[in-house]
Amino acid sequence: FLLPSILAYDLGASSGRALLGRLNNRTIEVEEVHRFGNDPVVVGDRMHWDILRLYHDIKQGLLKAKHAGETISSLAIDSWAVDFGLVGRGGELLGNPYHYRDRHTDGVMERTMERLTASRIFGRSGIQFLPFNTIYQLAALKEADSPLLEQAKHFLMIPDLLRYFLTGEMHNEFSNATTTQFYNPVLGGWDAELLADIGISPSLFGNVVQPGTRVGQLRASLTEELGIDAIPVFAVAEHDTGSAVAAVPALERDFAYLSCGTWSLMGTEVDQPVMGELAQTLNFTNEGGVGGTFRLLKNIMGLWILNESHRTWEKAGLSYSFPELVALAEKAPAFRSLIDPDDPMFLHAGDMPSRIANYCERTGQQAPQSPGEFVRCILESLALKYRYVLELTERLSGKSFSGLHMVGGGIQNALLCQWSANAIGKPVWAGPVEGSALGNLAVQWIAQGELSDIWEARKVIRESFPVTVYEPRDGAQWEDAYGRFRALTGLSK
Ligand code: LFR
Repeated sequence: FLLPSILAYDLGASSGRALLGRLNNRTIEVEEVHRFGNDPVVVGDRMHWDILRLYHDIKQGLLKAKHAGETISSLAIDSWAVDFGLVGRGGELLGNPYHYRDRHTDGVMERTMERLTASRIFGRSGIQFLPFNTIYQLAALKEADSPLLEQAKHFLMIPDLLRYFLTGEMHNEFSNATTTQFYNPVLGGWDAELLADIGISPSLFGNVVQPGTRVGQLRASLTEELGIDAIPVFAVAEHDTGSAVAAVPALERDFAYLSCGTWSLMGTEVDQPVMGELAQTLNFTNEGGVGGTFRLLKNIMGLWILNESHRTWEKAGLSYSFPELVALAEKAPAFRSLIDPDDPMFLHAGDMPSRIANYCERTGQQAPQSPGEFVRCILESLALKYRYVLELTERLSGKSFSGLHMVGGGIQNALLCQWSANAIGKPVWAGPVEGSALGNLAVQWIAQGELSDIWEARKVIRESFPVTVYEPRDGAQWEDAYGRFRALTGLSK
């Protein structure tokens, strides 16, 4: 290829990928140069990210791009949110970053909320209450009197940290910073009062840079090690959900999205955070995005429950592929067992089929028996939860949506897309699959003046990648199931 390429690393909770992107006459071409696993490592009672392995795979991506003969004009990284590393005096990473599903935060959110009150925390951050938010992870370290905090000089979130490894420069990126729940979007900076409340020094936190900022270049030791040129490194919406929403190929301003992967993130884009009492009660969040936008959304447990079920069956020697499981689900009886996917019992790693069976017993339903029945229960319950959250999004934002944009790896599951359309009674527009990586590329192109803004990027993405339309079907059955779902799960308005 003669056109310069840019490189996007998109790290998810179970795998990462390096994508090369080119803009050819306003058409985006992408090529995956490296895909790698991201397996958390459990040591004793603790669950960590394998951060050095991730860095190793980032280097592998650079080598593969070099071997493909590419000229790379810039690179950027996005990943899941909330997690971080602490860096000490000499610039070394202190310890292995914790996985947000580690249990060291058990009970910490509840204790912190009792002390600080929900309205103080939400009023200063606009962020939904999730037990693994950075604020509770830091409070947990504080409660445990962790020596890490005594030694720490810098706080870097996962992409900040990997960028620091690549460039030697430390910067805190905005979209990720907002997910800590101690970034104040009204004041436009870290909230020193919330930090003081949990006993964490504000000196750990650096200036916050916006997506699209150039934040260094590959350091000399690395370019020598790999035998490559120094490549400029950019901050993008380094929170993967921020990048995914930047890539939603919407034509209309008032659109609803569902970023579908390990998590299902559903909501709408707004210009100002929505921080009133209703947002707090409904536990919506306002995560910072590209070009001054915010994502008014709610986390839904997503395909995590299916992935963990798959892992449980594999351990038991039952090896089904995901397409096989989905085919079995399609044949299983409809709406026999329903769960609230966001019940806290499904948050931590473990035996999901047993937990689903417990949930069903507790709610007086017949428990699924076979893998097909379990998967049916998971997918139907997700689709019904999507309807619930979509209705809340409309209520809170005062918008009304004519359909739902679905992006991300989860849309490869056509059954889930169809059932989502059935549940919401509106069309689902599914695509693109590589949402986060495309949003990452788009912000680099905007920064380099190749695209004017996020709306032009969305248009180019729409013209470059197919969108599959799923029209709603079986309305009466889904309506009936929704009523049962609401009653069983206790989800009221
Ligand atoms: C999705 C995501 C969600 C965030 C969760 C944990 O990958 O980034 O937006 O709530 O992971 O970080």
